[in-house]
Amino acid sequence: MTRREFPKGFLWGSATAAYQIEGSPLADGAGASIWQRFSHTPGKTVNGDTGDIACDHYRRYADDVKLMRELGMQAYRFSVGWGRVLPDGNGRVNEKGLGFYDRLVDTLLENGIEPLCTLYHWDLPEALDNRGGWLNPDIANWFADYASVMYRKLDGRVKKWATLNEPWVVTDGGYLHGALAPGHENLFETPIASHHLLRAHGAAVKAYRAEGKNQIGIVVNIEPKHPASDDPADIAATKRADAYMNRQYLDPIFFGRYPGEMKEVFGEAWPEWPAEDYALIQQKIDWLGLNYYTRGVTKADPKAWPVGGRNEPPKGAVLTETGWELFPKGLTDTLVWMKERYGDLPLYVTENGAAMKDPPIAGGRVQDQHRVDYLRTHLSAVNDAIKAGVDVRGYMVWSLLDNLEWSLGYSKTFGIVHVDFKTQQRTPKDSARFYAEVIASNGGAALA
Ligand code: PNW
Repeated sequence: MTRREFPKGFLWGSATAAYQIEGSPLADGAGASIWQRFSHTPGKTVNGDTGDIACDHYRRYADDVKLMRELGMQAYRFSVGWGRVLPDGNGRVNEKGLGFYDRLVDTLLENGIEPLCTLYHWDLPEALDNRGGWLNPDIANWFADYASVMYRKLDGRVKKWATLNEPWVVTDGGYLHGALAPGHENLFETPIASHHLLRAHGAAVKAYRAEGKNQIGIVVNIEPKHPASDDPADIAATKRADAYMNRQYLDPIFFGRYPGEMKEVFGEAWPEWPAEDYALIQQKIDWLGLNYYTRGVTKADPKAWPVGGRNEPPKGAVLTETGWELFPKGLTDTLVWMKERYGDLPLYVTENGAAMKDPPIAGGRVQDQHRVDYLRTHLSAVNDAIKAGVDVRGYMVWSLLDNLEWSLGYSKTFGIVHVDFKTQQRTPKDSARFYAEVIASNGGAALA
């Protein structure tokens, strides 16, 4: 093994999410999602951008799979639009919507690319939101029913499933700060939504044990939290920030209880739940997905909702276009921490990437050297974790394509492939060429 080579069978791929790339959100009988409503509400997204067209992937998926193959990709993490399959969120199945994912998976397999399927990447059917969405306890059953439709259709062809993408972002963005759909700002609702997300996850895993044969897990975003100084107030705020973002979801799944700090974080808004909920949440899972972007440096600030601390990158920190500090070592540390805290189960980096200002296309190239450097340093960090004994099985770069960055619209781009949103022309950036070399050498030559 050369210095940076990865274990045999390490899975190299890329990731996307339905609403961010598909376009045609209402085609073929699909039901609207909360992102359809949110992005069409004036003032909610930068430039009023919506997912109406996005990367037009719903119609161009076959070309996009071909492009993945040309880049040597071995895996592709995508998400399913719940409302395409169940326009009312529950009940009636829309065969045409289901057919899209059926064809996508077949096309991936024909091209030798392993599909990883995420069931929920934020596009809740509007019909369910109208019934309370993640605040309605019935959603655990709605989600398990929807998940079962997908298992019956795709299990076997899809061997790796994820229930939820980043439940923390769903609640912090959607129910507390209002920056993401459904756009609520309510301290009391936030832990309720979190709890029903966890119950829904548990119910979907339980349904999988009845219907599926392969592997199911969950995808979380984690940031190592460091105090801004050794002031005890900063250290205490850092502990709360760590519990809130990093342990709030995984502790209940692995230990059947929330972190002790949660009561401190939410005060009188923190509810009590019956024991049977924890039994449902604590289903055994087969793998864990980590979305890693940055670290957090916490400065105590009583006004900063809800942990009493705000993020304050140190002087001299290099930030990406979304204001996230470059901190590759945090990826090693996080993978090691996950193994130490939650046990030795297979881990996948299910997202990692950066929004950066790209130079314009020139001579058919986008020279995004900064993103090449980002990938090189972060892949080396993954390699360090593997050398430290962590069972990391794969890496999915975020993202294959420039796409709708949620409320930031098309103003911030994470793609290793440039998309011209007028012509829908795809141009692999230098980072895509670099990543193709990494894959071809299994990390070795390109990273050494
Ligand atoms: C992830 N944070 O979102 C999502 O899974 C993607 O859909 C998104 O495009 C990508 O990262 C880039 O933003 C995150 O504040 C949003 O810690 C916010 C955070 C982390 C991830």
